[in-house]
Formats: sequence, C-alpha cells, structure tokens
Amino acid sequence: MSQSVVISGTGLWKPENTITNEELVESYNAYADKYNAENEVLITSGEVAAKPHSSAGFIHKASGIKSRYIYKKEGALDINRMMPVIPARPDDALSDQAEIALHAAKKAMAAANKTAQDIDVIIVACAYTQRSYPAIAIEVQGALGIEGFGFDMLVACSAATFGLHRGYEMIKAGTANCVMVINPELTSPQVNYKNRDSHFIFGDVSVATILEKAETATSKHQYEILSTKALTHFSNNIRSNFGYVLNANNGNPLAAEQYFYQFGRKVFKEVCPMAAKHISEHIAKHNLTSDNIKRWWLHQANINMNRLICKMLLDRQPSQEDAPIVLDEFANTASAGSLIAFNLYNEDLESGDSGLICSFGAGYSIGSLVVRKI
Ligand code: CO8
Repeated sequence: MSQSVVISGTGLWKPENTITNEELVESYNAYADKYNAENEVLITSGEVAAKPHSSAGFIHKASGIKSRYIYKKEGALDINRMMPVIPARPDDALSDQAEIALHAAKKAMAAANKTAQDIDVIIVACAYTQRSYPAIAIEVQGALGIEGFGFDMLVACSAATFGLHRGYEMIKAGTANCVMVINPELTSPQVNYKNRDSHFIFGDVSVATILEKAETATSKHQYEILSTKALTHFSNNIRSNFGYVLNANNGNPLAAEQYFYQFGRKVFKEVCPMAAKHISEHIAKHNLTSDNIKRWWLHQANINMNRLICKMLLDRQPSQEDAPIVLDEFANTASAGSLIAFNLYNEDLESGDSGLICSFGAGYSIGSLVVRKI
C-alpha cells in the first residue's frame, strides 16, 4: 500500500556572525580603492578596468538583502584577504559541514519527536560539499549513531527540494520509514568578495527536514506531501568552476572564474517565467489554483524574482503572509532558502490548508512540493 508521507519537523541553525550590507560595502570599497591605486598606470592606459564602488542602497534595492550570516567572519572583510579563514581540521575531527549539519539535524529531530533509532536515511543535499568522500551524510550518520545509510547530493539551488523528493520516494516505495534531509549551506568560501556584482548575494546557514510515514508521525505540525515535481534545463548563466580537476589543468584556485559567478539579468529573465509555469502546472495536477494555495515557500535568491513570480501566479503583489521573504536577514542561502521560509512560517496554517515549496536557480533547476497541513 502506498504510504502517506509527511514533513514532521524542521530545524534551522544560523551562525553567530553576521555581515551587514554596510560592513560589506565598506570593506569592498576600501579593497577597490587599494586595487585602483596599485593599478593606476594600467587603469590610466586602459589596459585594466578600474573597480567601481559597491553600494548598500543598490544591494537592498536590487536583491532585498540587508544582512547575511557567515560561518567564520575573520578574513572575509580583510582587504588583504577577502576570504573567510576556515582552518583545516585533522581527519579525525568533525568536519565544518558535518558540524553545522548536526546543529540543524538535532533541532529537526526535536521538532519531529524522533531519536536516532527512528531514522533510516540521511541525505545531505547542498550546493557544495567540502570534500568528495567520505560523504558528509555518512559522517553525520555516524555522529548521530543512526543505522541505515546516508549519501550526499549536489543540485545547487535545488539540492534541498530534490533531496526531499528522494526521501519522499523512498518512503513511498517502502525502502525507508523516516528520512532526514540536511542542507548545510556553507556558501562563503565560494563567494568572490572582490566582485561587487556578487559579493553581497550569499549567506551561510543549515536546515534539516524530517520526512516519515504519516502513521508514525507524532509532532504538532505535520504537512502531508501530496506530490513532487522537478525540472532541469542546462544553462551556463550561473557557474562555479572550481573542482577536483583544477590541479590537473594547472588552474589558479583564486581566479575569478573559480568562484560563483552569474549573468544575473539573464537568470532573472529566464528563470521567473520557467518557475511560474512549473508551479502552476504542478498545483493544477491537484485541481488547485493559485487562490487555493495558502502559502508559497519560495526559493530566496532575490526579492524582485519572488515578487514577479507571485505576480504571474496571483496577479497581485504577495504579502509576507502569502509568500514569506527571509532574504533581508539571511540573503541567498543556495538551496536552503525555501526551507528557512517553511521553518519560520508554517505553524499558523490550519488543518487542510495547502502550500507550495519551490526552489529555482542554477542548473537551471526547479523543484517543488505541494503540501497540505494535517
Ligand atoms: N553596487 C552598486 N552597483 C552595482 C553593484 C553593487 N554591488 N553590483 C552591480 N552594480 C551595477 C551594475 O554594474 C550595473 O551597472 P551598469 O548599469 O552601469 O552596467 C547596475 O548596477 C545594474 O546591475 P544589474 O543589471 O546586474 O542589476 P540587477 O537589478 O539585475 O540586480 C542581481 C542584480 C541582484 C544579481 C539580479 O540580477 C538577480 O538577483 N538576478 C537573479 C539571480 C539569481 O537568482 N541567481 C541565482 C543565484 S544561484 C543560487 O541561488 C544558488 C547557486 C549555488 C550557491 C552558490 C554559493 C556561493
């Protein structure tokens, strides 16, 4: 018999450190001034472009971001470094990413009333893992004392939703009873703090979600997953080239093309209609219209993208209650954004209310789940 699958708990962990737009811009502008002074001759002769200043006002207006969390702040604002300092740990110490995964995992387990014995599978799903193997998921599994199995999966912006899809399918198929999907998004090492186009976009965070059979769920707030829908479409408009072949092609790990970069305008233009179409097709499968969706937990890359997608779906501007925005506090947290919104804004819904979780971005990739409060 096909199982009903519920989200029975989520956990959100945020680092202690923040960087406001003002702090970020002050550091970047001092870096740009230094760069321009050092390269004055080449800039005057036209061989090198001067670095223009960044602006806190632009960042807030263009993205909705006011601040971001950062795992390790030291170094990120140092104009002679422009990169956080994350010291290497010995192989027998817990890795940074497993550590932040565990913070969120424990909160999700408490919210869902689950112990390690209840969980069969750990999926660590995020934009980057800090090493190839052993999997961060298996490290977390070991640290929690969970029997069963774990694996990592990378799907950039849609890692969290695609991870939830896999967990949902395993429980539906009867190969697992309870799956924890964790999104330890340690984005700061891939942010190019020397580039004003992208230095403001990302923040660090960790989110975990527990999925289980409806019949075993005991938590106060449960959401049945009615169905999932995924779409990918290849695009070079958002790239991160850093990878394990770098040593073999004598690449410079600090070159701009090794960090996250994008053609933001193109992304905006192409992804918004794609996401709106995907979402309306998905809810239509359940004979739902936009008016029947009580809450939209959308990917958090840019406030104007979310406004436009909602305008396409609702034909009006969404309120914070319709489609919560967490960008002002968290910035873009790669795949975690829609689940931060879910974690913070789900308890007030009433039994029978429908909602939609959706990610969209790099790949391109779009992943959605139609859910209903139990
Ligand atoms: N300060 C001042 N001016 C600036 C700044 C700045 N910091 N940055 C750019 N400008 C300038 C530009 O140079 C440009 O100047 P000009 O007109 O003279 O050329 C002007 O401002 C306007 O620039 P844009 O056209 O780029 O401005 P937009 O209004 O398009 O806003 C955004 C830029 C905010 C980037 C916007 O395009 C956007 O958000 N697009 C969508 C992006 C998106 O969704 N990306 C997905 C990201 S990928 C993801 O979510 C997960 C990936 C994996 C994680 C990676 C972790 C590191």
